[in-house]
Amino acid sequence: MGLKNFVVMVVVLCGAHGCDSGGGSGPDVVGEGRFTLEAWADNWFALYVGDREVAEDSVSISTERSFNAERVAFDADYPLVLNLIIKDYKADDSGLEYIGTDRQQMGDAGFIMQITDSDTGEVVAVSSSAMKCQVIHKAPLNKDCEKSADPATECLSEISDEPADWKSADHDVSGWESASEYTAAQVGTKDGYDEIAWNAAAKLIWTSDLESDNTVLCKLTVAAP
Ligand SMILES: [Ca+2]
Ligand SMILES: [Ca+2]
Repeated sequence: MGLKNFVVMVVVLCGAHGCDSGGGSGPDVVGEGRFTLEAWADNWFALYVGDREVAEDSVSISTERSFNAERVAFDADYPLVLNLIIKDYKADDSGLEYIGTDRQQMGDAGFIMQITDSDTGEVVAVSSSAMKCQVIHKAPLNKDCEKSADPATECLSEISDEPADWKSADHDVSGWESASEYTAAQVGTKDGYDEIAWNAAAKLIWTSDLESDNTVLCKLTVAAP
């Protein structure tokens, strides 16, 4: 075996079993800091602390089957004002994917996260129904359009901008819906989800509609322990 093939083999073995000294499985930690986010999204997420983005899904939402777990370390101060943008993939504003193929469908969503404080080793924030969420891209409104030959006309959508200052600590979320919790079977968890040891309190969440709610904003504030 040539040196090049040997190097390739070692990389493959490490990828499958984890060569890092941490001994854990799953993705390597990106960045450094007191807090470590672990997250899995169908299909994409970004996490902000206040206005500052601290983590973003490393796989583009336009990648087919963009399912992957992420571990990202970051520094922040309590109270943690956590702001999430989470997105289900859609080919266009009809809300459908694989348009024009025999797989044309609405596509469904799901998201789970937990944040560990390395000062205590405790999980201090999780996704759950304690999160408040608001939909800013909803399509299709007419789910009967799923197999339509003209989804752009028939599906209908409700699309809005992010509310001004929604990331601020005192943004009024009294009108937002509480996140809905789902089972792994309901979400159809896949690639990467099983690589993380999820805390029992960390739940798969979305809004009340896994299919038509495509872009969702969620907020959670975590007080100092
Ligand atoms: Ca999806
Ligand atoms: Ca969808």
